[in-house]
Amino acid sequence: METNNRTRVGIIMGSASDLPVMEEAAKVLKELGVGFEMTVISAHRTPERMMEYASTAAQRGLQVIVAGAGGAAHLPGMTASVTPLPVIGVPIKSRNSIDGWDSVLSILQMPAGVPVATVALDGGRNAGILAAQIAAAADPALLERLAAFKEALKEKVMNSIDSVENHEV
Ligand code: RP5
Repeated sequence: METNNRTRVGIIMGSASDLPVMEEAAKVLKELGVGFEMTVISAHRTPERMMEYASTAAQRGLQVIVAGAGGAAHLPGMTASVTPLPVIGVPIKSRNSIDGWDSVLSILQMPAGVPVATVALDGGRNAGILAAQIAAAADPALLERLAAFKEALKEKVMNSIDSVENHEV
């Protein structure tokens, strides 16, 4: 497959404990042939690092940032406040979550002018797919790979129909 391997997506997370969710974004980007980088940045514990990353991301050539955090999840929103790039937020059910709604609402309820595209709780994989879709806007070869990816989803459902219809109850 003809891929553009340069680093186009930045995956950041508030803690190494978020990795099991966030690596799902990395895995699907790898499947789709989209170059990415992945690191830990805590909005509360390393605010200078967050500012540095977000304020230089566009000039370093990133096209989109995927940011995940749990609890009082400020990383996606604060990153979006600094960069002109699109930011996809992944709410994470973490050890300091009440039930996950806390991080969903922290990431979702952004003020006017500073959107964060928020995926489902623990939705790392969908965040990776959405990041690839954003990058594909200016990459016809990637758009084709995404079309094939969607076709595979359809086939999987179509192949499950027989077993459901013939299931003995
Ligand atoms: C958030 O607090 C992180 O994103 C993580 O989801 C949660 C717990 O962090 P650790 O205590 O595991 O470092 O800021």
